[in-house]
Parts: sequence; structure tokens; C-alpha cells
Amino acid sequence: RARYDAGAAQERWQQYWDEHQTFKARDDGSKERRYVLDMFPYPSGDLHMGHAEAFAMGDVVARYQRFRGFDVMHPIGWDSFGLPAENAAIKRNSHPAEWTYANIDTQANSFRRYGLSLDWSRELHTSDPEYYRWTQWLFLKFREQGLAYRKASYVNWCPKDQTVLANEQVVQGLCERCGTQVTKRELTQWFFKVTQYADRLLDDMEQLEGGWPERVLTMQRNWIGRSSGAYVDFRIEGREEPVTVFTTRPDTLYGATFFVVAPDGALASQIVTDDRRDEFEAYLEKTKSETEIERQSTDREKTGVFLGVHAINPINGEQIPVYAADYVLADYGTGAVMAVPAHDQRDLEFARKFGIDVRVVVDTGEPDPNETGIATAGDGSYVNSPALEGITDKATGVAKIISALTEQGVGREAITYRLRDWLLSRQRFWGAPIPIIHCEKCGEVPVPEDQLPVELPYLTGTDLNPKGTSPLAAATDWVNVDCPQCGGPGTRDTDTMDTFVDSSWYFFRYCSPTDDHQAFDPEAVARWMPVAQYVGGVEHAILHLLYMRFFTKVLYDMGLITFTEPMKRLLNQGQVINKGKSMSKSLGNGVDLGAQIDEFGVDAVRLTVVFASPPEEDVDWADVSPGGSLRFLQRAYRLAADVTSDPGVDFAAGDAGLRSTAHKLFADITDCIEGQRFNVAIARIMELVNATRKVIDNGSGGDDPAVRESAEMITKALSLFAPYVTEEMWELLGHRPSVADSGWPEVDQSLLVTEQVTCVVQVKGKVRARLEVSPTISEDDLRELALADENVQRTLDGREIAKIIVRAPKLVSIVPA
Ligand code: ANZ
Ligand code: ZN
Repeated sequence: RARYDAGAAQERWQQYWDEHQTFKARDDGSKERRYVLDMFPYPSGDLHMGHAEAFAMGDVVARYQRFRGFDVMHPIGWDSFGLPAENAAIKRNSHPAEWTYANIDTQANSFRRYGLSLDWSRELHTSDPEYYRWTQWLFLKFREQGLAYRKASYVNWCPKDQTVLANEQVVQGLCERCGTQVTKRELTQWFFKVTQYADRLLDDMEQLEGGWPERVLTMQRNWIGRSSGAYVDFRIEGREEPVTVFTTRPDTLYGATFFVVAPDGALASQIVTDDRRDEFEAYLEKTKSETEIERQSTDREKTGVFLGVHAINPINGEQIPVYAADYVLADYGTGAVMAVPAHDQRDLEFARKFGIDVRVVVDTGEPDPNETGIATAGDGSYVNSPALEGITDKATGVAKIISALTEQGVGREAITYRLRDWLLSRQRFWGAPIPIIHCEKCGEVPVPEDQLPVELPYLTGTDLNPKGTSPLAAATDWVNVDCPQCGGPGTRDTDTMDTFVDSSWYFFRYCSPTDDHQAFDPEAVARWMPVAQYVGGVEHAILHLLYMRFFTKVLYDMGLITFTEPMKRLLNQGQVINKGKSMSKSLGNGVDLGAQIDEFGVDAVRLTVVFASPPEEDVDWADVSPGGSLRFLQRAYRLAADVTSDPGVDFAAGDAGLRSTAHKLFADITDCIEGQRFNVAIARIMELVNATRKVIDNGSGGDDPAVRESAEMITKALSLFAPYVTEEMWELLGHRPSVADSGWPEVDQSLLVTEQVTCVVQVKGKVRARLEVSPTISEDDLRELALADENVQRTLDGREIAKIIVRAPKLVSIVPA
């Protein structure tokens, strides 16, 4: 019996595809273009199961689009700057480039073996000077527009990695990379002004509805966190300038019975009275060790200290006590709140604990918060609120109070965001140097464009040990340069850029990867972009996806591109886990991809990861069977081997039953691929293999033209998941390679029409209904259908059934009791 030899096929076809550049984007205008992109990998070692899944999914889309006649660009490159390379270099006393480029070699070989339909001619590395030259250029362009700036601020600091971290890189108070508790440090750092784009980042999400997973859009929305409300100015005893609060409910102003400031903001320590200072300082220390998540947690007992002063409510002159409490954050809104316990749960819990008045100012019809301990947040009519008398809804109440405050000059409408500017400088070596020279006379001076790239000096091992300042500071020859403006002594900026900067524009670079005059060729970008399909892990739902959207908008504003959203569709594949848990060294549940491939072959592994579950769900390796996949591939292969008719035979002369089954299943397979239900598509291919096998074994053998038609459909559809075996099958079927160039079969609509037969339904021997049903309907389905018929129901009139005879598909006979 014919057997498929995975190892031999892999070598043979890999070489064939390389030689014939089967998957190179033509970009010659002969076909419509489609850009299919997988998030580029970080070269951390060899390929792992996560890559195996993600890239298998992306390849389904790329191969399918090629089948549909598009000129597909499916590029690959490496996100090759970053900390792990530097840590490896310190450990081995070598250069980060050694580890990085060795890993790239290994991974690239594995990617080739994995049979992906990639265009290798566009390969890029973000750590190449040819690439980061343009990362630096973009930085300077952003700076020219005021979108890159330096400021001193309290920043997240990882004591282990000795570097600052962006807010996004702090996960539940811990460093995303090493898990160390993050502390705060005051440092002067570079920022990108993402906040200037907050509204557009939100509003443009409209373009992504339907194309991006809803949960990603929700995560982005929450991360940006737009709130509208008002600023209200309160005077504080003994203080000249008023203190402003941000509130989403200015309409509850009459219910403000106390005032809270963040303990770790500047204000608290300025206003606390001397007799309270010790207590306050102790509380502040405690607050500093808490994470933002803890502070915002709702089920936590409220704590705080009275600061000894009062604030004056601008609407009625009332004096209310001022507290410092950790549930108010220093860097959100203004870091101060008017507390309205009747209508805000956090404030209510605090008030009850500290014995502060709870004054209802909106009558929502719900029970009194004084009794229930539950704040009421809904609409209602205003009470105890002279300025809002007679108003019964929130929108009007809010508008009215804002205009009253505005008139008196003690408040105004406001919108705030949770989003912060992007801290992009890192005190580490293996990244793109920030192309700025500091001069005592001229200040910050950009490196002239014709002097880019600012290349990294050669540093190894011990020079790279973290010291809290950038290792680049130690490379004095590199640091000390003439000021490009005045020619006097200057020093280079010694920080490097966050690697998220590199990955915010790589997809533009793929369109013209070797261009040495510009970051990308706007015409090439216009030809290929936006990306039709982007594929990658949900762990990037916020960071990478938000930053690259931001970059795109800035480039749009610079007039370099004509669209504002770079990725039309996004697929977030799940994770590959093992025994219900993420794979990790410490759990010892890792699955070695290379070993799996050695044992079962690439095709079986790829089929397994895609078949195991819907793309966005996790795959548990403990529940799958690559051995089963391999057996299925052998069955499919034998089917192709058993076809004896000639290529080009007239399919119409084939077995009508098999043809109808094949076209129906193929129509379904096409729908499944379009709808990204890849696992279901595979199940349908399996059905088709079985149906075809039956005809070979029981009917006309391998000579029936319908058998060939069906085997060709199987080969094409299966090639989306199992590229090697299907090239072999295509050859067995007498065709010239590559199956990837063969085109997607058209479904014959006339074969989809199902025959119907008429079923007669009798009650007590009298015909009460005629049903149009499929000739293959089951007895159970037919019984249900008959009993559900309106006429039958009416005749039965609620009576019990004594007897029911079902003869599918033609007759149902019912005898009531
Ligand atoms: C008075 C009030 C009355 C509020 C009421 C709410 C309900 P979002 O929607 O998340 O933007 N707030 C303002 N700044 C804060 C800070 N730095 N830390 C903690 N809480 C802060 O939340 C806005 C609301 O959260 C604001 O509206 C303020 O409480 C509080 F019935 O003001 B509110
Ligand atoms: Zn100068």
C-alpha cells in the first residue's frame, strides 16, 4: 500500500519552494494584492509550540488567499532587540548580537522546515543598523512634531533588570519580564505623546468593528479609559490656590460630605497640619508599597487619615473635612476627589467607617444608602439640591450644574483618560540608541539625518552589567561627540528605545524592505496596505496593538500614508497548553516542537494544532493526537494514490451522489475558512475522505471521475493545513507542482440542491399534513417534525398519543388515546 514519507517529502518540497520562489509576492500588478501578516517573532531560542500554532493559523489564511487568485505578501522578520539577548550576553561574556543572530538562524531553519508559505526575500531584523536607522529617523520626526519629549517623573523601576518600565509592562505590580516587584523612581525620561491621540485611538475603533475580536477592542477602550464629566474647584483653608477635582457626577455636588486626596500626590503633604503629619507620613509609607490594583480593589476595607483641614464646596460654601486615602490615585484625574457617599460605593464605605454624613441628593426610588450600605448610582429627581430643583434626569442635571459652575468660574466641562504617555527610554544596551546629542549650550540637539544610524558601540559581557544607568554611558569614546549645532563638546543620549518602538512600524518596512532612502516607500505601502489579516497572540491586545495604531496615525498626519488603521482584520489565536496549564520549565510540562515533528512530521503537527479547537481557543496538548492526524494524512494520501482516471477527465460523468456530497462539503469548507472556523473545515475534509473512500471500495473503484474530482478538492483544501503531503498527492494525481498555484475549485451550485420527498402525516388514518423532507431524514427527526406541525397539533388537541408509526421518509401515522 502507498505510504507517505514525511521526512523525504519535507526536504524535497522545501527545496522546491525555495528554488521556484513559490511564495514570493510578485508585486507586478498582474493580480490583486493581499497582505497577510503574522506578528513577527522574538528570536528567543528555537521555535516553540506557541509559534507552531500561531504560524499554522496565519498560513491557512495566506495559502487560501493565494488560492483565491490574490498576489499574497506573507513576510517574515525578527523583533531582534531586547533584554533577553543582553542578559544572555552578560552570562556568557559575549555580545548580544551573537546570541541573537544565532537564534535567528536556528529559528529561520525551523520556520523553513515548518513549511510556511513565507516570502523570505523581505526578511528584516530590527537590530540591523539598516532597520534601526529608520527607527531613529521616526523618533526624530515624532520629536519635530512635539510627540517625543523628555520629562522628569516618577517612573516604574525594576530593581532586578535595573531599568524603567512602561505602565503596560507592569503586570499586577510586577515586572512583566522577570516578575520582580516594581518600585518607583524619579528620573528624566523620554516619552511619546500617545495621549494626544487618545480620542482618535478610540474613535477609529469603529473601523475595526467586525474585523477585530470584540474583547480586544474592549481591552483597548478600557486601557484608554475616556471619562467625561467636570472639573470643580474647591478652596482649602489656609491655601491660596484652589484644588480641582475631576468628577463624572458634578450633579451630585450637594451630596459631597468630604474630600479625598491621594496620599502620594504632591498636595497631601503640603496641606496636612503639623499635628497630623506623623500619622500621615506613616500612612504614606504604607501606601507606597501597595500596587495600583490593590488600591483600586473594591472589596478592600477603606483606610485613610484626616489631614486636619477643610475644603469649601463652591456650590453652597459648606465646609467638608479633607482626608488622604489610598483609594484615590495620584495620577488619575487630578489626584483629588469630592466624595459623595450616597452615590458612590467607595465613598460610602469610607464614610461609614469614619462616621461621615451620607446625604442623598438623587432620589432614584431605591432604598436609602444610609440603611442598606449600598450607594445608588442611577437617574432620579434631585433632592437637597437647590440649583437642580425639578430636574429628573442625569444628563440635564449634569449640564445644568456645569453651566452654573462655569458661570461662577469655579468649574468646567472635562474629559479625562486613563491612558498615559508612552515612556520609551530604557537604560539598557541592546536597543536602538536615541539619536540626540546633549550640549550645554544648545540643549537637546537631534543627530542630523545624514548621520543616521547612530550605531551601537561594541560592548560585551561585563560592560553590560546593569548599573542603573545605561551601559552606553561607559563607552566614553562613543558618548563624547561634538555638538552638531555649535561644534562644542556634547554627549550622546545614552538611553535606547523600548523594543515596542521597533515593532510599531515593521509592517510598513516589509513593503520596501531594502529601501535605503526612506523608512518605507509610500507607494509600495499604498499598494499593499492596510494589512488584510493580522495574526498573533492576545497577550499583545493592548501594548503592541495600541502603539502600532498610534504610529500609523502619526504617519497619516505626516502625509506618508492614506489610511488610519493598519490592520483590517485581527485573529488572536489561543495558546498551546499542556495538561490544562501553560507550558513552563518550572512545571516541566513543556512539549518539544522539534521532537514532535521528528516523530509525526510537520503536516501531522500542523494539522493537530489547527484541528484541536477553534483558532481563538487554547489547545491542550494532553488532549490531542498527532498520531491520529498522521493516520488521517495517510488515508488521504492513499486516496490520491488510488485515483486511476486521467487528469482533465470530465467530472460531470462521475457518480452523482459523490459529486453532490463533495460539492456540499466543499462549499462548507470554503465558508469555514472564510469564517475562520478552521477546525470545522478539517472535520469536513475528513468526511469527504470517508465518503470518497466508500465509493472507491464499494462502487466503481478509483476510475470514477467523481473520485478524482473529490480527491483534488481534498488535496487543495488539505494543503492549507498540511502542505507537504498535499504536494505529493498533487503529483500522484498527475499534476505539475505546486498545488499552491492550482486555484480554488468553484462549487457547482446545481449540485447543492437537495432533493425533497413528501411525507404524509396521518392522525387516526386521516391525512392531516404533508411535509417536504430530505430523503435521508432520520426517524427521530421526522417524528418531531410531524408532531410539531400545526394541523397535527390542532387535530390532536392536547390528547395523549397511544401509538405512533414512523416510516421515514414517507409516512408518519399517529393514533391518539
Ligand atoms: C464624585 C462622584 C459622585 C463620583 C458619584 C462618582 C460617583 P471614572 O469613571 O473611572 O473616570 N475619581 C476621580 N479621580 C480619582 C482618582 N484619582 N482616584 C480614584 N477615584 C477618582 O471615575 C471618575 C470618578 O472616580 C470621579 O467621579 C471620582 O468620583 C472618582 F456619585 O466624583 B466621582
Ligand atoms: Zn551646541
